[in-house]
Amino acid sequence: MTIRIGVIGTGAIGADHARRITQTLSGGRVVAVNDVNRAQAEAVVARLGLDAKVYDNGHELIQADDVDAVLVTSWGPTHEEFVLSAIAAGKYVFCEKPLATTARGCLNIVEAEVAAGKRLVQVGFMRPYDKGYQLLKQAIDAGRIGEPLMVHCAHRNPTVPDSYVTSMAIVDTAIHELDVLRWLLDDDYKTVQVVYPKRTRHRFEHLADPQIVLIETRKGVRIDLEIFVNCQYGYDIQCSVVGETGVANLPEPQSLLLRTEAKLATNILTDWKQRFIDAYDIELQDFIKGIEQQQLSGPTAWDGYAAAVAADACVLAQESGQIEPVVMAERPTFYNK
Ligand code: NAI
Ligand code: NAD
Ligand code: ISE
Repeated sequence: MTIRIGVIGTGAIGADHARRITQTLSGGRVVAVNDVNRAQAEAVVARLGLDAKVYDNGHELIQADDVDAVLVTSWGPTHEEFVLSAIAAGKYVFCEKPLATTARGCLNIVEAEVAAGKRLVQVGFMRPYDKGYQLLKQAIDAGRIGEPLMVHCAHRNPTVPDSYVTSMAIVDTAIHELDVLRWLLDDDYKTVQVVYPKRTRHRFEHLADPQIVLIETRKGVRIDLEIFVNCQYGYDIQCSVVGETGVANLPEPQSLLLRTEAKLATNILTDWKQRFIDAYDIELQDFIKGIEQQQLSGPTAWDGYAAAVAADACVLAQESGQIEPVVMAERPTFYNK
């Protein structure tokens, strides 16, 4: 059985996901695409040699009889309406992060999914599928470093476009850590604070960069997360968990260890598409497998909501300079493990 997939938003990640479904994964076929920029959708169809219809509107694509499942990879502010539309049509939907740009928007999706009575939504948080994060989690869960006490994280991009504004450091970038650290520590957040170090000269006037997010979890773990999106030198993701009896570090991506010209060197990646390429493959294969088995198992709409609540609090903290509480709704039993 081949799952017929429609892709809404054929930009950087939409095109990349369409490529992996077509060339790398099994069990899925892209049969429909849509983008507000129609020429871009047509270009992706041509470039990948897809046998896919180009739709003028994302909602029409969702309604199409020959579309079994939908990938929402358009701009973040459009996610909520497309996910709600897919749920209303009773179709499985994989939505890139953020699930919605506000916690309220995510809750609308949670409520619609619960009312539908069936898990239809998977959020594109790929880090729990990354081998390195899985090794970290295994070490923590096996008690190899004792109880986690502190986590030091860094999320560095070489650069970002000038459309990137200060709040995006949270809603677009830190959201990955806000998601994966809940999963890693099996915890939720209590408070957040954002502090601003000296600003780099390699940024736009309107952007505060770098930023440090300070988080306290409900279990009392303290997290410091550096967001630095114009670091120049590479795409660098760091995570170090300090426990009572040891420290567990996220492994570096595999790279040739080179001894030459009096130097010992490894490469640092520069592109997010490469850094988590295996995790993107595995998460989407898992989505396709979940549809085949009528049971999704990846990040849920509730996970999307939880990350968005923390993100909302961080954006408030960016503006207030204060420690802000993270207040979540009660989790519907529908999302119990
Ligand atoms: P992009 O700007 O390259 O692509 C977005 C595409 O959506 C554009 O082609 C745009 O024309 C289209 N679009 C916008 N509004 C639309 C609408 N109403 N209907 C149909 N198409 C519409 O952006 P990119 O980098 O591909 O990001 C897309 C989403 O994926 C974002 O939510 C972003 O946060 C997420 N993302 C996730 C990553 C991850 O690591 N999981 C990495 C990069 C992006
Ligand atoms: P499980 O799937 O029974 O439960 C995992 C719990 O973690 C669920 O409550 C789920 O809601 C939550 N969770 C899942 N993704 C999350 C996220 N992104 N952020 C926050 N919470 C999240 O337990 P398991 O079988 O031990 O799975 C552990 C994790 O492994 C899963 O959560 C998933 O992300 C990951 N996974 C990996 C693969 C793979 O092939 N590598 C496949 C499926 C799941
Ligand atoms: C981008 O949207 C992503 O999701 C990348 O993973 C992240 O590193 C980057 O900062 C975001 O802009």
